[in-house]
Amino acid sequence: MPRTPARAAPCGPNEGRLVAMSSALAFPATRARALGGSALGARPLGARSKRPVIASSRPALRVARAATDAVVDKAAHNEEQAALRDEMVSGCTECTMPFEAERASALANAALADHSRASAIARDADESDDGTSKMSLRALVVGAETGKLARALLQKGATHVLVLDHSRLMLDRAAEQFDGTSSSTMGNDSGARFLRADVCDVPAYQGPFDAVVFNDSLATQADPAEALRRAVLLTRPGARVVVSERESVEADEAESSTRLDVDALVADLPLQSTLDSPRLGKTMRRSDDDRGDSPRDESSDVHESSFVDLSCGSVTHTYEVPPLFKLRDAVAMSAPVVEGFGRGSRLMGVPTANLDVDVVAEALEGMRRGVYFGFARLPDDGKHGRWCKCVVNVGARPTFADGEGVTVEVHALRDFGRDFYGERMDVVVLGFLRPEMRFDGLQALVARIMADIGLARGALDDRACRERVDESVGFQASDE
Ligand code: ADP
Ligand code: RBF
Ligand code: MG
Repeated sequence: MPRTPARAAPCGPNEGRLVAMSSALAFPATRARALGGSALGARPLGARSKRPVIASSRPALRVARAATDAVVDKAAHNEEQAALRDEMVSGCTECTMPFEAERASALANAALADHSRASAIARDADESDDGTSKMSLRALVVGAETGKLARALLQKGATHVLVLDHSRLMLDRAAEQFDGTSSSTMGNDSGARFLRADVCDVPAYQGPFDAVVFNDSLATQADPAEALRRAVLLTRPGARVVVSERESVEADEAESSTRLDVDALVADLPLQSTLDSPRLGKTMRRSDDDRGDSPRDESSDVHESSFVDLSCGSVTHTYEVPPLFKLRDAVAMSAPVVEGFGRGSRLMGVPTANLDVDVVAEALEGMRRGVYFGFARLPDDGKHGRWCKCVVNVGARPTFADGEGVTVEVHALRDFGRDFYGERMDVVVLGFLRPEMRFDGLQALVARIMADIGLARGALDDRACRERVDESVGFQASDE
């Protein structure tokens, strides 16, 4: 049962005021109202239960049905959270939350400091004639609080900050940190935006994010594990994910022991701690050179203990989404192409050559379920014997209710112009893109697969990646 934020009751009358900050980048508080609403309302259940109908001679793909009760519960939970937070804010003229400014600054540092993208943006700004950077750094803040965190993020290099909360009043309060001189809520203008929405409902086009901060909000999510997973899926490789939960100063042992086990929640996500060791008050980032002894799939390299900083009344964990191309050793597979569950993936526009899992069992041992990229070829086909880029899904297809067990599906980024069932396919897997997840329908899955393909193309075009492939696997990839 997620705890409620009763401890926060942050505001009391007449003890100083939130200072409205002048910023040409911000939106008026009323914009939070204008933007909010749709994502939180109770969903029409009928929309959930519609299934795509796919013609097939074999059993049609069936989209797994979400548990209707869970949907209702989540909406009710979110409304309850909204009401609690609205109540917290209403009538308050000032914030008495301890260490509010220090905490905002520390969290913004954890999310951005030492961030390779932040450094690149600073360099870019330095080099440009007018000192303004052409690059963007997008941050997602889950939990508006007073808006100080959004402001600190903008001050420390973020160009776009999207602030989410269930409470309209909380969003309005946060927006007061900005004077609202900007009239634009549209387009790609930099600045802070405020959205009344659940993190699981944030559309992909709002990202990808370079930093996500759960601002004392993870424990109060309807499903913290799912919220984290969805947030991670909105990130860009190399992004920072910061989870900070307030701890009251007088927290007793019992309270501390019921603390959310964030390390356990991220265990199945492609995140790694930014730390070598859990040192109080200090974040450290391992350099690439230090990573030589890491396990084969570094994306699963989550450290037991992550950064715990109680200095600002919070427990803060900082993780990094690994940059692409992180498999320490390429994984080579060679197996006959077998029949899959039907023509589903081809009808989705993404035919997948299913490899015989018995043949690749050994290679699969060290691989987690998820989406990978690499190169593939049909060695016995004179025309298509050269390596071409591919994406690979190793998983159980949780979006569909059409079969069990792990399959290895390879979508080659090449037009073969024919089927090749029964032929041998060689695959070299080089990097991990993301964990497998259940999507609400075909459309959402296909949209994400298209994004996967884009990321894979980018990574595989990278010269360092290609050179490494040539060295370690001993082949020359074609330019396809
Ligand atoms: P199945 O469910 O039987 O795997 P799919 O709809 O996934 O059927 O189609 C996969 C088949 O399509 C592969 O086995 C292969 O013969 C063919 N195919 C054609 N082009 C490609 C491609 N670019 N990538 C993968 N498979 C392809
Ligand atoms: N299926 C899922 O249920 N969840 C996923 O996250 C998922 N990701 C995929 C990513 C790629 C690049 C590919 C090629 C397939 C993915 N699939 C996923 C598998 C998909 O469901 C499968 O191809 C069809 O069900 C046909 O077997
Ligand atoms: Mg297939």
